[in-house]
Amino acid sequence: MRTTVGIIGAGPAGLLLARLLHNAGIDSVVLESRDRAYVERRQRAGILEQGTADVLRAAGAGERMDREGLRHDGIELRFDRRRHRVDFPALTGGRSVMVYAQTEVCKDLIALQLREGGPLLFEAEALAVEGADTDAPRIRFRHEGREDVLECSYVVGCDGFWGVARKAIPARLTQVFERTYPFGWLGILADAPPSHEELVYARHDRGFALLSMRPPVTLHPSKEAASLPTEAFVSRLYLQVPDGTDPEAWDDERIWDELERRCETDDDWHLQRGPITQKTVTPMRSYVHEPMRHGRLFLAGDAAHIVPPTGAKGLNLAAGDVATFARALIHQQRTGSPELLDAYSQTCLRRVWQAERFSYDMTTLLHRAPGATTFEDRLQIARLERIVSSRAAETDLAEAYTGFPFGRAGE
Ligand code: FAS
Ligand code: PHB
Repeated sequence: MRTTVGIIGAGPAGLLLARLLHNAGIDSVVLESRDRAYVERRQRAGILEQGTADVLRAAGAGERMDREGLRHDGIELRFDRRRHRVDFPALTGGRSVMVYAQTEVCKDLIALQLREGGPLLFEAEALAVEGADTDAPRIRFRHEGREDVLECSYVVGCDGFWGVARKAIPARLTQVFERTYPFGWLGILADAPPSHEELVYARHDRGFALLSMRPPVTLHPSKEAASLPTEAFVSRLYLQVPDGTDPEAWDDERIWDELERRCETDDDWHLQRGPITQKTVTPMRSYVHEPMRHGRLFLAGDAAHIVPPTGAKGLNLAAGDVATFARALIHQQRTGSPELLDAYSQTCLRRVWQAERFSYDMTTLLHRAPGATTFEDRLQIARLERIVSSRAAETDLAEAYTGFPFGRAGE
């Protein structure tokens, strides 16, 4: 097999890249080790920055997002039983975010790729990237029980944190920056209406809680069921738990009771409960691999960096990376100039490190680490007081949460 761009991984990064290249008339092949159902069902990110939503629309992949997604103009910070709304448009000159799950983004992009794009091979596991520092890199992969080779002009590793692409960069040329956290998130999906119209980020002495949501699912009632509800609401909720927590150690009642306690307020707010349909625990890590390029091999998304999900940056960074690569390759194909490709790593890393800073700040602001001292407790409250009383501090949060525009080389 041969293609211009070999893409490893059909998560948001790989799928969006294939779409952007297709729209520019550049051929690619996507190799995905898992099956379609796995990719479309994996519950992960839920918030799209303004820039990501704009890229999806421009790529012709935003129609269902605009129809079914929820535009959110703010979030609520909750601490000491108090509530404070951060007003995104007022602080950022009109920016907002879109509540539209990663699962839905992937479904939309897979449907487009299968209908209009180049080959998207599921259950095709990349085994290694070879010749990255030559003009003819190739991907050795296994598909339908047979080993094969994909000859490429460029390889983009969109294969996530556990993928193989990163391993093709010699260790002597790389630097890794990382931090793990002594806690994780117990994430649940519940058939319950949201308990607040926007997301709630709560800091509590018992630990962090996040109340998020998914757009309601439209039901198609039969004529006989006309009196039944026409849409089903889904809440996406998270609790800080100790590292290594077993989700099965938390029964439904314990989860709801803990969420209620950590989100308590002085007014008459209460938590909407319902059947919990999914429970998972996600570890917390900050990670950056530099550089994000080696010869004709480029890394994008979780293959190059990981952020704790407190800032809702992971998927959005992946989108920024592939938009940057697509723009750079299109520039090279049209002008012959490699300048944007040569600047790829530094262009992406400028944005990556800003997202790492924001995600670290939000995580240390709102989570109570095991063994936290009373001094650290007071410091968190002082940081929160600063945000809710200073337009400058609040603007920093609003700008970072809604996302910085996808930078161009040199910006
Ligand atoms: P992904 O990991 O999504 O995709 C990589 C793809 O490559 C996968 O489909 C994988 O099967 C495939 N692959 C791997 N090795 C391969 C090989 N050798 N050959 C072929 N294919 C291979 N971000 C947020 O913003 N908010 C959140 O709430 C949030 N929650 C998360 C929860 C969990 C459990 C995890 C792990 C991450 C979460 N993230 C969240 C971050 C997440 O959304 C990522 O940032 C996002 O999926 C990044 O997309 P990709 O870079 O495409 O990587
Ligand atoms: C989600 O809805 O899954 C979500 C929202 C905001 C975050 C993390 C996850 O910071």
